[in-house]
Formats: sequence, structure tokens, C-alpha cells
Amino acid sequence: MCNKSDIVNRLLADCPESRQSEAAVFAPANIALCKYWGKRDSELNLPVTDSLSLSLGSLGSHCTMRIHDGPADLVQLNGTTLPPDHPFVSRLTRFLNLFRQPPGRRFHIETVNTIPTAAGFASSASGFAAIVKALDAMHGWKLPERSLSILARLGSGSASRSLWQGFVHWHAGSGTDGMDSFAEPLPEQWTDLRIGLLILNSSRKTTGSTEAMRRTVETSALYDAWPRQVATDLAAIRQAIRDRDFQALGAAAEANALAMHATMMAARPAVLYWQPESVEAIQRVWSARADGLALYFTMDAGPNLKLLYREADRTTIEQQFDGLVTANPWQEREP
Ligand code: 2P0
Repeated sequence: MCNKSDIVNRLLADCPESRQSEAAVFAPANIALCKYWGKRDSELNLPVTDSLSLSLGSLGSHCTMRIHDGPADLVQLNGTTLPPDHPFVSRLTRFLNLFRQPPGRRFHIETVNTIPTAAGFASSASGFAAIVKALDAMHGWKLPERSLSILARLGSGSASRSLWQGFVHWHAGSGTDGMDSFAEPLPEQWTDLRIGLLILNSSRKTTGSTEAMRRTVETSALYDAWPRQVATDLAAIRQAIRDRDFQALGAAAEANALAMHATMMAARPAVLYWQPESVEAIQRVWSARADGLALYFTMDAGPNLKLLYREADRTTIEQQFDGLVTANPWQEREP
């Protein structure tokens, strides 16, 4: 059995080091069109299935990293210094423990998230991807992208997909050491595709996704069907991207999200992230589509919706869905 340190030591063996005093990087957030839901190894964050995501362009995590002289890491999030017992600091410190060379080295991390955090949108994916990019840049390791993806995955599964803009495919792999479980970008660019964050409810989620996945894998009678569903949906989404077929892409992504939520609702105890506002918004998407608008949704481990549409329909859709924040997956700079 491998642990995280074994993987880090293996990937960093023979790396050159030419340390900079500071590194500043950005990693975009990502939303899965075909979801990651369930691990085959929870220590190494190895997924049961492949997944495929779309980046959020300029919405993500800016991270500045420096060597810190104090007794503990110094972590600042969105301009505020976090207390050492803050859950984000504990999680980050544990991750950084894998990279302290010489032992005892401390880091000063400044992270600014441009994704609306108040709305409970996950920032762990872009957060951990940015930390890994910053570690690489500050130490001068110049690791290949595949290694960066594996390291980000050790922080949070979906972080493996947050190193690039556009469509990204995370290969589940089959090895027990996870060296074949990494993400890579797809070559296709679909420049008029848009993804919008629909903020419906900003209350904190009750069950974290790590625990929700574990419970689903262990207790949901519907989980057996999930890997087959992912294989079908991933192939449909991959083909829709090749064909630039928006209806096929949206339909497969929406159905995949609903199937994921069905598997977790069948867990015991059930995992239900939906709130009344979520169901009401789903009905509004379906009603807009029945009226001829090319609009689809996806949902993650929370009550909010992400909408998929094309630039030509953006103004109409922004008018119908109050507060919608549109992201352009291929545009890293703020418009
Ligand atoms: C995804 N989600 O594919 C899925 C869909 C949420 C719903 O990846 O335990 O924060 O750190 O590997 O990546 C959220 O889970 O979980 C997630 P860990 P992660 O985006």
C-alpha cells in the first residue's frame, strides 16, 4: 500500500531545485460535466470512474507563496489571516507537510478566490491546484503536467482537473499507486460555450463531499449502475465536443448530474443537497427549454445550479436568471 508521502517522494526524486523567494500563480475552478463520485482509494483520492470537466476561466484561485520564518504556516484567504485551528488551515498544513524540505520549513500562503465563496461554491479544486503550481514554481522543480495533476489530486480529487482552461479529462487509472490517475486537457476549444453560476442558497452544506461519496459507495443500492452510466455519458459528452453539438453536450451533462444525485439519495442515510430553490430552478430551466431556449444545468455537492448555454443566448438567460454569474472557460483574464 502506498501513502501520499511515497507518491510525493517518487515524483520529486531527481528534481532540480532552484528556489525563488516567491511564486504567484492562478488556477481556474472547474465544474464536471461528467462527475467524479466515489473513490476506490481514499488515501490517494483514486476515483472509481473517469470524469470530464469544464474550467471557469477567470474564476478560480490566485496563490502567492513564500518561505515563512515563523513557527507555523501563515495562511491568508481573501485578505484575512486565518486562525491555526481553521479547517482550511488544518487541511492545507497537512498537505504542505508532504513538501517540507528541509523538514520544518514553513510557508506563507496568500490565496484570493475569485469564485463567489459566499455562495458555497467549491474552491478546494482551484485552491489545491494553485498550491501545487506555486510549490513547483517556487522550488523550480519544473515538473511535467501529469505529475502536477497527480500531486493536486492528493490534495483534493477534483483539483487534478484544475490545472488547465477548457475541457479536461481525468483518467481514473487502475494501478494501486495512482501513477496512472491524472488529468489532461482536451484539444478542442469551444469558444462560444458558457457556464453560469446560479447562486440560490448560500447556507453551509451539511455533509462534505468526501463523506457523502464514501456513504454512497458503501450503502447506495444504485451505485452498482454508476460506473456504467459514467462510461455512457462520458462517451456521449466526448462525441458532442468533437461534433460541437450543444444539445447533445447539455443533455448528457444534465442527465449525468441527475444520475449522480439519484445514487446519493439512495444512500443510507440519504444524502440530499437540493433545497426548494434548487427544484424550482430546475423546473425553470426545463420550462425555458420547452420554450425553445438552448439551456441545460448541472449540479454538484450543494444546492446551487450551474447553467450551460452559448454566448448568443447569454443576455436572454442572464435576464431570466437573476444574479447569474457567467464564466467564459477560455478567457483567463477578467473581462
Ligand atoms: C466533481 N465533486 O466531479 C464532483 C461532483 C462534487 C460533485 O469532486 O474528497 O472536493 O477532495 O476528492 O474533489 C467534490 O469532491 O472531493 C467533487 P475529495 P472533492 O467535481
